[in-house]
Amino acid sequence: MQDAITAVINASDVQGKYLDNAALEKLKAYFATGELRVRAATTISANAATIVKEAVAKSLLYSDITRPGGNMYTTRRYAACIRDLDYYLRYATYAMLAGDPSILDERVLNGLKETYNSLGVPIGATVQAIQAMKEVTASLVGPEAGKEMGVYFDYICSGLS
Ligand SMILES: CCC1=C(C)/C(=C/C2=NC(=C\c3[nH]c(/C=C4\NC(=O)[C@H](C)[C@H]4CC)c(C)c3CCC(=O)O)/C(CCC(=O)O)=C2C)NC1=O
Repeated sequence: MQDAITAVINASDVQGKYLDNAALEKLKAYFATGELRVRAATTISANAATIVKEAVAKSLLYSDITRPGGNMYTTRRYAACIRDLDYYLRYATYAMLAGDPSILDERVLNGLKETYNSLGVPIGATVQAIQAMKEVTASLVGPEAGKEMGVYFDYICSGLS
């Protein structure tokens, strides 16, 4: 896993150089948003179950997916879906704190699309639910942190698509 700091340092190190102005500006921007990131992570972790529940209500409930024959039908599969959404929320929060999406590639997206396809988990509906989480999260943490979280929710969606 990388973060905004190691990403900048590694890029300088491969060239054998001290951080140049552009690299320092990147670090400055990251440090300047530190407080915002920690505050957003605190709010998200205190409200995680609500965020997932509201996102499901907005995107999946009362659709064919929750009816007999749908992929969320049966308590076991419904619970698996809720659990997956909680994974996406938690890992997007980690990535937002780190300011870098690499943790998503390594721990979430690796092999996920293949797993979903082999189990018949609908990717379009999953993307809709993640987009709903993005909206619910933004309404809770405010526009600035919401936009930053959106980067990582979108990253998961493009990795799945
Ligand atoms: C931390 C990284 C990580 C991820 C991301 C992960 C995902 C993941 N989701 C799974 C299943 C599943 N995922 C869903 C999800 C859904 N079905 C729908 O219709 C909805 C659209 C959607 C929720 C938004 C469902 C229903 C299953 C169970 C499918 C089945 O067994 O038939 C499975 C198969 C094994 C299992 O059931 O536990 C994995 C590996 N596991 C991990 O360790």
